[in-house]
Amino acid sequence: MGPVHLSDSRGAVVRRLVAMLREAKSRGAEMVVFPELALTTFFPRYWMEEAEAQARFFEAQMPNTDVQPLFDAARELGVGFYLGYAELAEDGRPYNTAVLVNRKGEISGKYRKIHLPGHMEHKPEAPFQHLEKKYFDVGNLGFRVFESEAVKYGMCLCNDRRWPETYRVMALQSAEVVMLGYNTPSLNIHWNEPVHLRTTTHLVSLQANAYQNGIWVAAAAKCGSEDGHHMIGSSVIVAPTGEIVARTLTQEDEVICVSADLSLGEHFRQHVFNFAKHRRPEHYRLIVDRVGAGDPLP
Ligand code: ING
Repeated sequence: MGPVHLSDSRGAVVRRLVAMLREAKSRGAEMVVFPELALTTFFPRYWMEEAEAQARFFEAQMPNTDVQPLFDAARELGVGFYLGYAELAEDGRPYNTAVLVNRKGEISGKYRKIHLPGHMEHKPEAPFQHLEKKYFDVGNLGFRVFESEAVKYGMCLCNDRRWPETYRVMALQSAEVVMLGYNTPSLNIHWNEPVHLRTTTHLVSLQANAYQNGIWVAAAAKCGSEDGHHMIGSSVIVAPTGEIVARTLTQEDEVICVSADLSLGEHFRQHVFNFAKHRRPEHYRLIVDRVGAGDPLP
């Protein structure tokens, strides 16, 4: 997806999503991955009170009137989709959420973002904020795998894609495809990072983890300049070989599509990454027992 500006209505955004769903269907797609927080601009870049953010950018129901046309199109076309949005849960808690919708237009899976990047305090001197730790609670649904039309899908969101634990927990549940959306600012507000590294680190994270877990990875950006704030594109579909098999060229709404041979992942999971045969969890304890880096073991 190209940019979504503060002035863009949910209705206008949903019309764009429906157009892309139709385009994907025309190419034979069965499942479509939309970005993280796809219905609005990437609002964590702005400082505001939580109440204002929740009133302007969160969905209290899913589906709802604004989004219903996308669910209807999914059922009409027989195409499933992954959609990222800001969720106001029934208990009032705010989450950065993605849902898996099947080809009948029913929600068959939900994920709430676990790795929340950025900060909680206001950084007035920064060119923009990154307030996911302020606006969202840490996801409470874990990393789950959902079977939809005989395919095992894992879901995650944006920063999750940079952490190997994300994919391994889902691969240990036999995921075949991991779907994710992202909004990645080109500018790093924490240190003077060369801009090309934003794309490099994005791609290397996806390619390494696709290969090391024998899974397909489909990653969809919201990108381009939202009210002057630029975010990287490079949406990709990565094969279990770690190779990029499709990649967007523009920073506008653009559909990429691949006929993914799921047996390709099977070869890697049967041999080089046969978890049951080769993994040694008794030597991995630190990964679970420690949060931050500490002293070498005695
Ligand atoms: N965005 C960014 C991401 O993980 C970020 C934040 C960028 C963190 C680059 C670290 C390095 O792609 C979101 N929304 O997580």
